[in-house]
Amino acid sequence: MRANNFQASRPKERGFTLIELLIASTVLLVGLLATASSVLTSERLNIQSRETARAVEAAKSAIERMRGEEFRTLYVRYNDEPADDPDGNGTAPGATFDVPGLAGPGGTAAGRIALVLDEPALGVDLNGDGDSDDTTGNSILELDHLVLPIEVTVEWNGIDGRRSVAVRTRIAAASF
Ligand SMILES: [Ca+2]
Ligand SMILES: [Ca+2]
Ligand SMILES: [Ca+2]
Repeated sequence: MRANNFQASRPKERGFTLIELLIASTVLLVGLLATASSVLTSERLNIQSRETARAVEAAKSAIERMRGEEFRTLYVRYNDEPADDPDGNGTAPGATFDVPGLAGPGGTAAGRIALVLDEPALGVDLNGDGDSDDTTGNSILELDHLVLPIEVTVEWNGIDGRRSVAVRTRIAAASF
């Protein structure tokens, strides 16, 4: 009986066939490729999230810088019109700013500041005259606003193409 059992079990102890080896090595290769590609993917995601964090950080510090400045001159200093800069044509920071490490589209500055003096669009009374019908077109909102709505956008050529983040906030005159 013992000898018979030994004989019967012999075929199971043979080595791998060529087909089995091929299948095993294909499975191994596919597994290695999947690992390599997921390492690459996670590295791209890491870079992407670092870019995004840098963009958000830059937008926030632009807003913090503006909060630290004289409210009455914010509009003329950060609009995209150099001619009205208080210390002379082109002396103010203006509506764009560089973000270290992030290249803007077409080599431009990645950071952009938009000052949104538009009461009907926002549904907000920005100059305290009791209604929300003023825009830069039908009032002197540029001069008499008490709240300045700001939209800071950072747009850059990222590792996976064009990306952007936007931060919106309002800065109010100290007495408002
Ligand atoms: Ca200006
Ligand atoms: Ca108003
Ligand atoms: Ca009005």
